[in-house]
Amino acid sequence: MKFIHIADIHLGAKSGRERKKAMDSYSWQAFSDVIRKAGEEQVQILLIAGDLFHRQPLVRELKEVNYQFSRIPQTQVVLMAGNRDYLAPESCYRTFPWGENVHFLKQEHMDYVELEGMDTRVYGFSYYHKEITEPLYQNIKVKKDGFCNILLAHGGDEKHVPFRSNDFVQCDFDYVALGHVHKPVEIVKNKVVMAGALQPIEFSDTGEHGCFLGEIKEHKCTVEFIPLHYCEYVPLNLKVSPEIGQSALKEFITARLRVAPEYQKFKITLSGFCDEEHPVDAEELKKMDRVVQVVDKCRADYDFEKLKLKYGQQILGRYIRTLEEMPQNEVTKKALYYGVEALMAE
Ligand SMILES: [Mn+2]
Repeated sequence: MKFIHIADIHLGAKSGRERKKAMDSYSWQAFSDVIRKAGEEQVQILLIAGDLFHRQPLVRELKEVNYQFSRIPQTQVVLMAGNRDYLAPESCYRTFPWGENVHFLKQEHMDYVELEGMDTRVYGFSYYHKEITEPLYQNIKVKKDGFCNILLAHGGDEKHVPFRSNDFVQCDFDYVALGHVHKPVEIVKNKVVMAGALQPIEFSDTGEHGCFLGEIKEHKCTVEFIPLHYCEYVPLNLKVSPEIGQSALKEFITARLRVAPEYQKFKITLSGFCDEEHPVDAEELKKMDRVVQVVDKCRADYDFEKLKLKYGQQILGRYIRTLEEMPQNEVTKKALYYGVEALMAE
């Protein structure tokens, strides 16, 4: 039996900012791509482990999602509400008429859906609140009758159904399809898998994102991670020195971007020392195409002789002289820089 496991698609995560809007469109594209793959690979089950939406879904959005599911009538879709798209009293999830191949685990307590002709049950429940602090995934009783049993679950931190990977090592499930943490990871190889966000949602969601394609044969499961390349955030750490000017820095970044695939976007962190009079213009770097974030941790490279002449009798000049008279090591060197920086700021 073949399946695809996804989680944390976070559809509708856009805010007013252009970049967020672009991110939402990546998520819709990746979602539609998963549907296409499910059809091509003829998977029998599509597992969606919560947070399909970033917030309460609109009826219009559910219609679009349901239309996507209707493209794969041979695949049974099983989904649950996560902490983001929890079943609020006014949630459209409660009354939405899903297609025949869609099974929503709508109960607040552990339940299961039996998939016809497949000898398979998918266990799970939905969030009715933004937080669930009870460890509800512990000691789940599974019917033992030769059926294939899958758990669909969302959470893992202290406010979202806390669990430890150990809770699942001894469990009777053939596969545990997890969601909530955005980084994909096989907690127990081929058995307990955190799908990760389908595409990155925050800039901190670095690395590859995608879906897991799995197969269960005679209660033995194997999974394979399939990356989806619509967007990937890549950290880029650049060490600056006073000799490197703004244009050289920009040229370097441009060259680095040119050799990277188009879907990669960069989070730049600048460190080292920059010219005191011509510091790096981080704002300008931020405007570059495919640069999503610039964190400037550069320190100014001070000309202490010049500063002593200029601020000789003032506290700054006295501070520099005092530190220069002390035994020179890494600590005094750092103290000199940090102190001058603090005093210059005043
Ligand atoms: Mn979540």
